[in-house]
Amino acid sequence: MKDAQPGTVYLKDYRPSDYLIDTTDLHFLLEDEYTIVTSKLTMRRNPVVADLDMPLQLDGQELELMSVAVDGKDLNIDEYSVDDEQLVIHTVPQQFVLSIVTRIYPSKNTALEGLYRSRTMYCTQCEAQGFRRITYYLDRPDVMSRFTTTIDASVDKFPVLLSNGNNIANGESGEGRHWVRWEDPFPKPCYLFALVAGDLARVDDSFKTMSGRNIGLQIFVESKDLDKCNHAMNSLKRAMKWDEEVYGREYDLDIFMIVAVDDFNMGAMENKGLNIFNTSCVLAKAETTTDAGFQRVEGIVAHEYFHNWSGNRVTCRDWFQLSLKEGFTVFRDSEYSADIGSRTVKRVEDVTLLRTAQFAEDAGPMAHPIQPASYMEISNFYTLTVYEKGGEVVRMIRQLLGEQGFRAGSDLYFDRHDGQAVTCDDFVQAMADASGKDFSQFKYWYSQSGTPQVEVTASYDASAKTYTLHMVQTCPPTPGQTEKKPYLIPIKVSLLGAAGALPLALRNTQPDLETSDNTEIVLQLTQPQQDFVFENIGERAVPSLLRGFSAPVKLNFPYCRDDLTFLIQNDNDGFSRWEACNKLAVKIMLEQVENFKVGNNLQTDQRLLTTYKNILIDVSLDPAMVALMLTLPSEAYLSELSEVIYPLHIHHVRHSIKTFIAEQLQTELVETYHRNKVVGDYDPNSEQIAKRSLRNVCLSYLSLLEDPAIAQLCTEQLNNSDNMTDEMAALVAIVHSPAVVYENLRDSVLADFYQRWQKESLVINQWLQVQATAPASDALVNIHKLIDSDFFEWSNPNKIRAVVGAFCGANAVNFHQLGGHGHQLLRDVVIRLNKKNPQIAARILAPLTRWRQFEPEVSTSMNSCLQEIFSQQSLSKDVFEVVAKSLAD
Ligand code: B3K
Ligand code: ZN
Repeated sequence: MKDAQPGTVYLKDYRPSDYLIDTTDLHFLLEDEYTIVTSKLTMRRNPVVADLDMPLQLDGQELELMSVAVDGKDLNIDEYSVDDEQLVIHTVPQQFVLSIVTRIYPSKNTALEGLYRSRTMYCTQCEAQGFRRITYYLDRPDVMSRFTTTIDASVDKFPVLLSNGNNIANGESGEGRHWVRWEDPFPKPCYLFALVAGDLARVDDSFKTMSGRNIGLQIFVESKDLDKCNHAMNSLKRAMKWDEEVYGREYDLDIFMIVAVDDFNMGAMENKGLNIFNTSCVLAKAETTTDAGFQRVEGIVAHEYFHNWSGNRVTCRDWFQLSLKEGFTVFRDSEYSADIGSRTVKRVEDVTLLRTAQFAEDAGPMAHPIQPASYMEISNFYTLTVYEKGGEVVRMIRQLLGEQGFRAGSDLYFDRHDGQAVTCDDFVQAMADASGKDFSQFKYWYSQSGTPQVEVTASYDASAKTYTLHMVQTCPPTPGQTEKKPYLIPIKVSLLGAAGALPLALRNTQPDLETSDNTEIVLQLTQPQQDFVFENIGERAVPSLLRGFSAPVKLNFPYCRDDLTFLIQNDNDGFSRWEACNKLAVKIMLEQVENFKVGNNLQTDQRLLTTYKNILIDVSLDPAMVALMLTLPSEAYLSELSEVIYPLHIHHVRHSIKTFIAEQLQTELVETYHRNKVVGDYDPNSEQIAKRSLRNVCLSYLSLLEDPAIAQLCTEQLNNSDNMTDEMAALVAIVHSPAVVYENLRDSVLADFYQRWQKESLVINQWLQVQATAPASDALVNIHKLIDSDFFEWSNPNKIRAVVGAFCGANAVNFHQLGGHGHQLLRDVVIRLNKKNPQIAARILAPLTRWRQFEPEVSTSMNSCLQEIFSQQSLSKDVFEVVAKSLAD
């Protein structure tokens, strides 16, 4: 905690470390009240650094230094100095052994960084800078060392003792204690260090690698959760196989372990050979976990596994390079999910997240490039920009190189940099070297922030048979970046004529255009303004632009509503068909928000209704696509598209349109609901998921009606489902419906649900979230009740996210209610968590940061809450950075 204003760290100031650590030998003595950490480091000067006689500066935080010795000799008090952040040893030889003993207090560690206690177990989280809370160290990713770890603890309380690598020895240490030694043969930065101690049950399996090695796979959980590990284990095996097939990458250690932990700041962590997971991202079974939960487990297990190459074998030189491993790994996991499930659905989901949340981040006060140039607190940069936009940037590289070219580039990258800590430049260079392409302009995607905007217009010359697309690219100013250089933007295009996609012949074709067939082309927009002229076009076509969302930009084309209807019916790209439907709905909804502001009557454009009706009655369509197309754009997305956000109007308009559709299409919705019943046992495969999602989209419309028969349908689904997806959808339908027929049901179904699931903490989190996102006007009162109840734990980030995160992030109508009570709730939570768990405090604060975009009354109240947080004594670096940047002019 700092009273002074935290300093800023700059990428331009990067210097290699003065010292290196060849081996790290750690010994942990776990006691009830404290832990003694003894570290023995073999160190030497870094030969690439010229400066002589630099003092040795080691990072440390909240450590009690017990002793420090160089080459076996204890240092005198005048030979070193120690403060809240560093241990400085004034003089050291060229090579030496440094021995340090520290005492730490894991049970008091509520920040959940470093070594901490989660319920009955000990676990660690070291990325980005948690290792310095364990012992004094060179806590930076370019210092890579071979680790040996010995853990000594009570046999009864901690029968399982784990760390990275291979278990090389164990024994009794007397008085009911035992010890276990682990050795990791791969040099690694300390952020990948992990330790776990607890009374854990284990599920075992194995995987045979492509070279025939047998890998032991182990998942450790509390014994009550043993029945929820199958899906994660199967996902792990699928991911291991996929990485061999798609990237040629094999696992390297003999054992791969996953541990499930209840109290965890984020989803999971890729520690070498010992991944630690939030229980919510690893446990799954049909009765307790929704389809989305199953998919989350699959995606995150794969993501963390993929890090073994993209992150661990090749790691980051410094934290400005975070997207090197995160963007690449997001791209890898999203392709994995697309391959094993529905590609179009996955793309729509990814793009929806990017466009609602990442675009908002890129337009707000925390906007930063995927390779930031500076930070105060690196934990604040584990963002949608670094992850999701970073993933889109890698996707564009693949788009530009084609599948084979990209594989050649990734092979070169992994082989060239195996065992190194490198930069985003090194990644792009490997892609450039493998393909011979010039990526210099492309690199602005790494250094510039903000979402590029592309305005497209078209003209058709019937006599010359030419069709011209005129494109203009701009990028709005973002903090610290007023002027932007033009990007290289790959824009995938087709032209749709009456009989289908037209063959495309581009005048002055760029030589490196990648085309999959002659009706689809990837245009490379490189200039501020550029014309693309297609020849031999015999009819006035409708353009299908940015197909598959080929670049993370906002693209506008003056489509009329009939053009969009035409695309919905005729576009041969699934994503683009959904996109056209989404655009039509957005147009209609935003128009109504404007109407609503001036008090005009709401009337829904018939074309949306007709489109939805046609989709519902066309039984040949993929139910997954129908579900996606019928899902109205979210309030968050409509907000992102608004110049000034009127949250209450947006909510009202969306609700009215949804209700109107339900009234008009009730017969079709009921029919589709029944038609899509899944027969047979639950399986989270894409076919079943598609049916369940369509059925539940129908239910969410129908539940808006004042119809006792529908209320009955909801109750039956709630009580008779064999899976949590359907059960939860019915619960949401009942609890969120404003219809009077549900009035007497709400409290009783919530109470019954609680009775049924009270022992399952992850299900209770979902139950809390349903209440936190309820649009009814008493939601805020309920939130206060929930926070004060026994269900809630301030020490558990999942509970905070389920209640406060969900309320502030997904219940705009109540969070932004007039009078500012929603904002004040968040203010109080942030102040309360600031010291206890700074990372969660800074993260949960995000909904307040975009105060400038809101209508005046809402904006003023958000601003004053930020000011009040800012006026607190002793703000953590995490909270300080977010609030200071949000309030900056
Ligand atoms: N690398 C971790 C995230 C660490 C977050 C530290 N505050 C999980 C992941 O992205 O795979
Ligand atoms: Zn990651």
